[in-house]
Amino acid sequence: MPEVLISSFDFTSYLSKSKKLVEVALEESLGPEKPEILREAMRYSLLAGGKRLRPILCLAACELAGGNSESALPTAVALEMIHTMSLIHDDLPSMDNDDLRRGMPTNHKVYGDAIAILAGDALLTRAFEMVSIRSTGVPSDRLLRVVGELSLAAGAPGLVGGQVVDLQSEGEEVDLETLEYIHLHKTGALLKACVTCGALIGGAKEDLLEALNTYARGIGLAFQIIDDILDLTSSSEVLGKTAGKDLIADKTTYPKLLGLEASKTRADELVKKAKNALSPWSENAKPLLALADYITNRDR
Ligand code: GRG
Repeated sequence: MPEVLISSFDFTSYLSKSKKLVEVALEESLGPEKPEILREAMRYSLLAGGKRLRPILCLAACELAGGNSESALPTAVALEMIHTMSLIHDDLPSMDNDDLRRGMPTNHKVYGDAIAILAGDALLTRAFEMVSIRSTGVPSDRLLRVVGELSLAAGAPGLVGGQVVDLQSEGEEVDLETLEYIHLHKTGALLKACVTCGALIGGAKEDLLEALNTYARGIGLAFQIIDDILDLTSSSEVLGKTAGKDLIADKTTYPKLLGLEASKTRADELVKKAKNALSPWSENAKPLLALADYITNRDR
């Protein structure tokens, strides 16, 4: 398969500019909610850093569809809110039971389980407020489709469903098909929503939406393969979350099923396929093409 080449694109400056835009929008997204403890717990996790990959994918897809990325900012924030709430809930003792996230103690370690659950709930519902009430200049039929996409990605057909199968699979023999099911739902569904929602806001036609679907499937699985590899090969200091957890929890991972080298090769193939889906748009798709590479080359 020929590789799509990205010429003359300064990805480092693109990433840092987009990240700054997102950080400001995230900061502004939290109003003076009461009580104070809820506000604090929401801010603690939402403004804790992170790569901000999901909102950046959303903005890039909006621009690729011909839209103005400013109009997709509330939705980009919504996607990061859903991602952040899923991390808060995932870290709870009844789920992954972790005490380190984004280089800081997890939400429940600081605020207790009850407030952590409620802060997650408040971020999830605020996400839908961002799209439906706080978006400006986007036709309401597009916003309605975005709300639908977010519901599918977050709920039983997406993150929640994937998480349930993941929890049920701990300590069990898991085949490649089940592993892909888990990751396409736990991780892939939200990444797909990022590009689909951004593109919908930008007014994308069916052919682009379809191509972005293929792109998202590829980067979603590749993202997770790299996550599995980093869990095995990196440190908690670099990752900002507890390394080596998969072995401790006796989780099936890509390296466990395929070996390290073959896993890396699989991730590279998936990214190549993802990028190829966008070849008809390659000139305007430079940010999305570079983001796909970033997913496999990242160290955290
Ligand atoms: C969404 C309603 C609802 C409930 C949540 C707990 C749960 C249900 C799902 C778990 C989803 C989960 C934690 C998936 C893992 C996704 C993943 C690979 C996270 C790491 O993402 P990065 O590396 O993290 O982008 P940063 O910190 O950079 O944002």
